[in-house]
Amino acid sequence: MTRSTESRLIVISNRVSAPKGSNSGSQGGLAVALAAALRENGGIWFGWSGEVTEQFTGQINFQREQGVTTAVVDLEEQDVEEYYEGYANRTLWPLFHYRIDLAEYEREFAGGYQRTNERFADTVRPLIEPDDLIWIQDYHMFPLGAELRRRGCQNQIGFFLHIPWPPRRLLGTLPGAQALVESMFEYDLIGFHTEEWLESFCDYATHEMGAKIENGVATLGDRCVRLIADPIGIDAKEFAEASAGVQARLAFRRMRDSADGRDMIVGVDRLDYSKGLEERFSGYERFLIEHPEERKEVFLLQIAPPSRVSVETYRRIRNSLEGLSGRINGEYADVDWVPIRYVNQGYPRDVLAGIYRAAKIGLVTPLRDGMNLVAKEYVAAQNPEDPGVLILSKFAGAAEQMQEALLINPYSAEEIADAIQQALRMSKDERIRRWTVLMDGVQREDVTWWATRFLDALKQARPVVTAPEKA
Ligand code: ADQ
Repeated sequence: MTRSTESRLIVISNRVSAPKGSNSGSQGGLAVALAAALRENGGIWFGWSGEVTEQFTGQINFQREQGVTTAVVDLEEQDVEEYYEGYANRTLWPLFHYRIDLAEYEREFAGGYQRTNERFADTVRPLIEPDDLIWIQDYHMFPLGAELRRRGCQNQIGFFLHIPWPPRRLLGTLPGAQALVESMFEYDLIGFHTEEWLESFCDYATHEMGAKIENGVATLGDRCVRLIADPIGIDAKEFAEASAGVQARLAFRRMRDSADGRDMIVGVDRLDYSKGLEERFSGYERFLIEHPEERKEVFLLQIAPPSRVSVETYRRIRNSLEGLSGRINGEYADVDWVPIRYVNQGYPRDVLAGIYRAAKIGLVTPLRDGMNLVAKEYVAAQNPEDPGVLILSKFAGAAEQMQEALLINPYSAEEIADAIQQALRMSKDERIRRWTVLMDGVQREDVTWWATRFLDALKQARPVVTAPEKA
């Protein structure tokens, strides 16, 4: 990472992951990369503590651990309901994953989202020094840059979106969409995972708002913002180390023993409707119907820890998956074989690595996903001499980089079934050939590469504003 002598880094995200040792086995790649960037540049990681307080005071709780300073604030119950559970997870998340059927448009949510972002701005503003670089993460905080500007902040401010950007016509259904996009022109740099999400942003900005796009810079009136596609990766080195560790080897052995010679297909996802879990189960059932000779030769291990349990749509998807897996198991299981092992818990990363390695197929079928890191983790965990096959939704951001996977349309049970059969039949030579290319990409474009590209772009001079044409 380019070392800067004067600029500190202020990372702002909804939740803050206090840094642990690099081999803690439970920390995600994103947290590792952001902590590394903070160690490199010095600075602060600011966000919500995850705690609720009766009355918002803006009191900051600082902590310093392993060279990283974190600063967190408590929110009021109403903030959590309207900003986090409401606007972020019941309005923006479904809409940005193309699920306007699930998106809830409520004035209270929008108001609470704005209020909470203002509270974040009030709280973090006094911590910011003139030369600090500010890097805001994700859809919880779209208006934060504009709120900081309103408070006189002239620093370079970058924003990275971890989820897809929806097509123009879908975004148009959101009350206040234009104001939201307009506020994004207060950033100096906006990063997306893929060219596709970036193009969708440009499509909306040009057609709905009259913005001009030139050389990667979007201009609206006298404001302009640089746009980049910067795909996030995993901490491939840490993951490889985790895969070689004792816990991973124990998990690998445990899975192989319990598989009893059968091929394992693995799915690992937060329990979320965007991950295409129902479609995955249906595709797998189609495979069992079309290939009765393969029954008892394979099984699907689906690991899906519940998330956002206070949101009704998440409770519904959980019920639906329990019903679906129960029905499929009831219909096809025998006394000595169950087609789906459905597990609702999380595992430490090193245990996950061992499970990935034991699986002949990694089945990753989101209906929409900003990137999808499970696809990359599955590849990183494989045995180079006998790697498994990645089946990947073409609607995951990861598909742009991972063309050597078997790319499928997750809405098609037939395509999922055919890909499972193709993967099971694939020669070792072809598996090695495809995996080598995939692994090369996962190692080269890792999470440090992602963070470095973003910060280097942010450090560059602000885009020069060309005078707006007078009408
Ligand atoms: P998520 O939607 O959470 O992230 P993803 O990228 O797949 O999706 O990351 C999930 C992480 O959680 C992975 O590191 C995975 O190992 C871990 N995980 C999942 N199930 C687990 C389990 N049972 N036990 C332990 N760990 C588990 C959002 C976007 C993505 C984008 C990331 C990063 O939705 O599209 O890739 O941010 O930008």
